[in-house]
Order: sequence, then structure tokens, then C-alpha cells
Amino acid sequence: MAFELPELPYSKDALGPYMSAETLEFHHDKHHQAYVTNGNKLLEGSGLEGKSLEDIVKESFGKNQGLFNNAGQHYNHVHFWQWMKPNGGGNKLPGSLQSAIDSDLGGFDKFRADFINAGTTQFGSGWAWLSLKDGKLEVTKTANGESPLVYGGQPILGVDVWEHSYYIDYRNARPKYLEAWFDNLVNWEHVEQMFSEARG
Ligand code: MN3
Repeated sequence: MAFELPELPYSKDALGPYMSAETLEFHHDKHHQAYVTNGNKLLEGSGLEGKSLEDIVKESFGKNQGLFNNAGQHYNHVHFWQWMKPNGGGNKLPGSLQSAIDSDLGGFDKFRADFINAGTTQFGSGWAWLSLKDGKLEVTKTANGESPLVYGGQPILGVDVWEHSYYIDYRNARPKYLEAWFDNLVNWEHVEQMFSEARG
């Protein structure tokens, strides 16, 4: 199916001061739009036109690099907007997610530190993730437009560590961005929803 830029689920000034309207203007209206526009051009004639976004990402990986880069980033950003909300964050997670984090990842504080560390240590552009793989939660990082989808996992939370995600608000201070993002913006109800869908 053709890619479409989704509307943001909040106004552009709703995530301040942790993520500014200016960042969202560039990130959503220009960067994400470019992945949609370029992805649609590259999708034409690829043989994957009728597939779902997730299948296009998985099936173009390692085979059609140009299409993969744009489809992968489209997938990542469609979810990234949903993984944030005004007055998000905090450490009160829905119960089933909390118990899985306790048993698989050593509790909330260790998970928080490991997730922020994954984003901080991703060299260059990429993403840090919480995903479900073989029935267990794991924290990983990927480069560029990749995600756990192409490594057999199902993403349930991801944070963009491309410079376009934080440079206007935090300049080069990626760890500060990650801490502010995790503590104030994460939409845990949406993470819980993706977790229960992934568990099936
Ligand atoms: Mn981005």
C-alpha cells in the first residue's frame, strides 16, 4: 500500500519543553514527509506494492536498500509519534508490562538505564528499542532505518537518536534528550497496547 504521512496525535506545541514545536515541524513535516515521498517513488515497480508496511520493511531489508531505508524510517516514525504524549513518562506502568519488565529486564530502573544507554551508545544515526522476541522483552539499538522487525523481534517502544530528533532542543547533548524523553514523554498506555498485541 502507498505510504501516507499520519497526522500527529497532538498539537506541535504539546510536547514542550521536552520537544519543541520547531523540532516537530522539521521532524514530522519535512523529515518524515521525505521518507513517505521517496518511499512511494521507490515502492513503484518494486514488486512489494500490495504488501503491508511491516512486510515491505521485512522483505526489502538486504535486497532493496533504497526502499528499505525509506520504508523502515516510515515504519519507525509512524510509531514514534504514537510513543509520545503530553505529560507522559513517569514510572507507573500498566501492570502486565511492569511485571514483564521486572522478570525479563531486572526492573524499571535497570530497564531505564539500559534503554538510555542503548540510545547514547548507538554510534551515528539510529534508534534504541524495547521489543518482544521469542516471548521475552529485550533492549537493543539499531543503525539508520533498521528496527527489531528485521531481526525477528516486534518493537513496542523506540526512540529516534538521529540528530534531527534532538539537535534543535538539546544541541549535541543526546543523553539529556534521552533522559527528558523517557521521563516526560513516553506514552506507556500505547507501549502496553503494542506489548499485548505482540504477545497475541
Ligand atoms: Mn527521525
